[in-house]
Amino acid sequence: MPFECDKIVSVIGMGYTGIPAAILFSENYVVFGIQRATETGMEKIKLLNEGKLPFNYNEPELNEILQKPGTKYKFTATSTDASIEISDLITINIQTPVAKLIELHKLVDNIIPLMKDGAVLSIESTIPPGTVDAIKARWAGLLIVHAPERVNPGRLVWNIRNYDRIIGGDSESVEAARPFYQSIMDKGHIITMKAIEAEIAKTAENAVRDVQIAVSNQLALYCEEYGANFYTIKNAIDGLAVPGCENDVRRAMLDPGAGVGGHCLTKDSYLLEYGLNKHVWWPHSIFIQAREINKFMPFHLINLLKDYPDEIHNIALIGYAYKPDVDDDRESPTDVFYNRIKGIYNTKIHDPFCKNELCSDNLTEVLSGANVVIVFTAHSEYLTSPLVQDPEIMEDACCSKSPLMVIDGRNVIKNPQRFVDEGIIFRAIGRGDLR
Ligand code: SAJ
Repeated sequence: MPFECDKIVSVIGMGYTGIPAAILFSENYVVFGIQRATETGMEKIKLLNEGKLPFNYNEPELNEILQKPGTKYKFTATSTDASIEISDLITINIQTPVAKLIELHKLVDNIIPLMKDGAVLSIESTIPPGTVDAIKARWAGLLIVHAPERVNPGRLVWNIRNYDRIIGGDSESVEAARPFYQSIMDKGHIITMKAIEAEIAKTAENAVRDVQIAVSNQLALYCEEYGANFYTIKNAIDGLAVPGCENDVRRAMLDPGAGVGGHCLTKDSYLLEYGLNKHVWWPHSIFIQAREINKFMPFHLINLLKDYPDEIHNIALIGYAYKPDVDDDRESPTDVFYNRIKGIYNTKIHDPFCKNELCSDNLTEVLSGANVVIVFTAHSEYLTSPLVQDPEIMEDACCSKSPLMVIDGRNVIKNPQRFVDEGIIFRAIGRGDLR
């Protein structure tokens, strides 16, 4: 793809989706990354313009591309929308929980009058079905697509380059947006469809994943009651795949755990239903029921505290990010748990990536004095740390006078039987066999 220095792109929203999109577009176009002028927003703008990423974890390739020497047209982060009127592509990459959809509509209604003829607006944020058609009904002749992002912290660049990309809209809008997306893709293909279908495809992808996780969580709760090991059952079901098709995802069960966090799975089932006419009626939605099961999981861990035979003094929560090896704590299950128990128990939280006033990165110090230890996130560090994996070393670090209880919320502890043999009260999601 030749360098198209005459084309200009504005990316609105410098978060986990907007930053990689802007940086990848800047390999081919002049790019402006627009971020609101809040205190954290201004800090992000400053860092990005210094060639630094505002993440506390390693995001492969992104830094290298941002700092690539010799790139003539680097991208500029800014708090003004002055670039909108000269841009050929404007992407929207803001957070879109149901409660903030009104802000999305206000934003598009503010920027559309500024757009030049022939410019295309691309909503990458996840939106309820019907959003693009509602915007087009207000703005006749607008070129607009929904090109949902499918990024995942920890592999932002890889996902954009190699996953297929849906572009939904009328054919003129899709063709206007296509070359921009083609320029940042490698192995992935562009799949075109109507805007409404793109909106459903994006929300349904995560809603279905949420249901799959809920199935595993529900089964894990059954296993705990039946005295069975969830993972023996999962392996047996996964093993039903046809020989030669062992990786058949239709047979693969997802993992149960301490809860489903992040910005995507926690909201997309609601977005999927949001656009429906309110007069439609079906039995209770499987998507919303799945949400309820997944939302229950941190509270299940609170219920497990009742198995502690004595008075609980100090609890150590291990892992605060919503998923392994990133600093993203949006909708963190640890935070849900913490907010329910704070003020009742003394609580310390460890996370190697999250930098905030709640978290420490000193595991020994967080364990010190704990009589209950709960693993919430499967960070790589915990898979090898003797402080997590070795019952004697953990007991020494906790140095508690009362009995020790360990709850593994992510199947992180490789040899739980050693903890049981050591006389530690051990509980784990889906491990009724260990009680
Ligand atoms: N989780 C489980 N069990 C599992 C998998 C995940 O409990 O088997 C939990 C995780 O612990 C986490 C939450 O679910 O708290 C979400 O994890 P995720 O792996 O689905 O990651 P997200 O939310 O960062 O990203 C998803 C991605 N979907 C997939 O990886 C299939 C990503 O592709 C989407 O682009 C992204 O949502 C999005 O932007 O919508």
